[in-house]
Amino acid sequence: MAQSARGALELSTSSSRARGDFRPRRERPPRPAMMTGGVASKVKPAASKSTDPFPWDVSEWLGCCAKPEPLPMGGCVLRNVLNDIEQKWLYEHLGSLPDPNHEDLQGLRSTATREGHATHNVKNQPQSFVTWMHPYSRKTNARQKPGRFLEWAGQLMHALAPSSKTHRIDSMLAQLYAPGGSLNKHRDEALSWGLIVSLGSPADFRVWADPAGGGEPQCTIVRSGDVVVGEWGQMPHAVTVLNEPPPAWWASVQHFGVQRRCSILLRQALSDKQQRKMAETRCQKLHGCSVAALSKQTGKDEEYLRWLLCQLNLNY
Ligand SMILES: O=C(O)CCC(=O)C(=O)O
Repeated sequence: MAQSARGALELSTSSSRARGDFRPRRERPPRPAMMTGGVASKVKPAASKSTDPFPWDVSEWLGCCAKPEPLPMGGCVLRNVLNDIEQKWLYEHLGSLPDPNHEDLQGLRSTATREGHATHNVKNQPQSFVTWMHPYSRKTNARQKPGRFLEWAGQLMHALAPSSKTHRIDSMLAQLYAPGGSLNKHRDEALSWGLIVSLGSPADFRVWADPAGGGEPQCTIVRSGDVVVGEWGQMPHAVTVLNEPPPAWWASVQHFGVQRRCSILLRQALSDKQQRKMAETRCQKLHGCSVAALSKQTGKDEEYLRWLLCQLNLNY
């Protein structure tokens, strides 16, 4: 998470129809381990079978996907983790979780037209869609915990990046981007390993091996159904959504008019204590006072101020 404006955007619904390309449905050959670089053997098979069109069984799935493409600091990109049916199912499933009256959804409805988007999302940044324990604010708009999805993401991340094993995924943030939507180079301060599922239009994704963000980035195009794993607290990264159509399924789901890409970030949230500490440190740095003092001065409640302070991108 980065920029401060994202959570504060006031945003709408319309279902304009996007035209897109179909990606062929992948067949998953039943032969495990050959193409995984040995990753599959390290993952426990899921206990139960499911009728969801989703590859819940991480070990079975890893046996038939391509080799991960390495990123700095032990991260990687894994292509085509989800096929079109699975992508659509996941998007719709997550989209059913928030209360439609939640301010995040109202915000998305207010930017459903080009004009609305230009007015309310001037910087063309991602907008919050579905949140389970936001990694900084610890806020949730989902009415149910996406428990199985969090578990799936944790298993996949641990298999792909063994250094992430000490990190437990307990937070999910699905955010939506319009074409050209972007996030400048940043690190997810105070956070660490995480897994990103990309849905919709392709995006130019850049990462820097230098934690200070120096040197040339490694550039990759992330497509619908791909997964990216990284140490996002250490590895500077930036993303820009390309002006290319999303997959055809996008036209049949609620995409709030102008939105074309959904990135689902799965990470470990700050603990309550860490969040308070971060907010206090930032408040002193930016305002020279405590959160309690700022609350008195501004009349805003402390929880809101902590949330705002923790969302600020002070990295670059
Ligand atoms: O959209 C993405 O894939 C990356 C998002 C990101 O870096 C962030 O929200 O901090």
